[in-house]
Amino acid sequence: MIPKIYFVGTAGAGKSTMVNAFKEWITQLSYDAITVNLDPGAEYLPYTPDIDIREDISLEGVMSEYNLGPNGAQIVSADLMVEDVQKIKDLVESYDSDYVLIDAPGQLELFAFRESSREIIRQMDPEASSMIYLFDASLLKTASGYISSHFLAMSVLTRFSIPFLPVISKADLLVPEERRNISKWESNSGELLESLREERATIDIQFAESIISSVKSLDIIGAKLPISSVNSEGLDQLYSYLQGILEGGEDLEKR
Ligand SMILES: Nc1nc2c(ncn2[C@@H]2O[C@H](COP(=O)(O)OP(=O)(O)O)[C@@H](O)[C@H]2O)c(=O)[nH]1
Ligand SMILES: [Mg+2]
Repeated sequence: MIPKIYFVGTAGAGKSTMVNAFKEWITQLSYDAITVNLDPGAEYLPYTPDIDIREDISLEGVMSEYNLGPNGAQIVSADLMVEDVQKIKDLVESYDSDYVLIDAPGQLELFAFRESSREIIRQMDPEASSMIYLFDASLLKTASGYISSHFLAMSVLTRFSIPFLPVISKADLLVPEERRNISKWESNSGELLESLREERATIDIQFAESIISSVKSLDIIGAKLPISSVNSEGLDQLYSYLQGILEGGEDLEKR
C-alpha cells in the first residue's frame, strides 16, 4: 500500500508550497512521490501536479453552468469531486510511486466539511493515509488566535479517522519571542489563559477555558512540529513522524 498524505489547513497556510517542498525533500532521499491537486480553483501551483482535479472540474465552467459566483462554485466543485473519486483512485494506482502527496483545496471548509473528501479518503486506502494539519504560524501569534486555530483544528479532527499530524507551517515567520510564547502555551494552559487575559481579547475567559480543556483531551494542543518550506525546517522530523505512522518506523526500501 502506498502512503497517501493529505495536506490540510486554512487558506494560505502553505499547503501547496509544502507539497512542493516535501516532494523535493522525499526526492532528495531517493524516493518517489506523486502530487495530486484537489483544488479546482487553484490559479497557480508551485508544482506541476501529476494528477489534477482541474482537468475534470473547472471553477469557471461550474460558475457559468450553474450560474454561480466564485464562492458558490467552489462548494459545487467540491461536491462534484465525488464523481471523480474512482478516476482519481485509478490514476493514483497507475503510478508506481513511494508516496502520494495530496494538496487539499485552498479553503479549509471545502475539504473538511463536504462529503467528497471523506469519500476520497474512504476509497483510497484509509489504512495507509494520514493527514498533516497545518496550523498557520501567522495565526498563532496571539493567545486568541492560538485558541481559535485549535478550535478549528478540533472540528476538522472530528471529521476524519486517519492519523492526524499537527504542524506549525511557515515557522520561519515566527520571531524567537513568538516561538517562546507558543511553546509556553503548548505546555501550560494556565499561561495560555493568562496571555488571553493580558490581550484583553473579546473571547469570554470561561468559554476559552472550556475550549482549552476539550482541545487538550484531543492531544493537539501539545507540541506541534514547526516546519517551513522556505528553509526546510522540520522536514526531516516530519518525514520520520510519517514513517513512524505509516511504516511502523521502518524506511521504505530505497529505489
Ligand atoms: N515565509 C513563508 N511563506 C510561505 C511558506 N509556505 C508558503 N508560504 C507563502 O504563503 C502563501 C500561501 O501559500 P500556499 O502554499 O499557496 O497556501 P495554501 O493556500 O495553503 O495552499 C504564499 O504566498 C507562499 O509563498 C513558508 O514556509 N514560509
Ligand atoms: Mg493551495
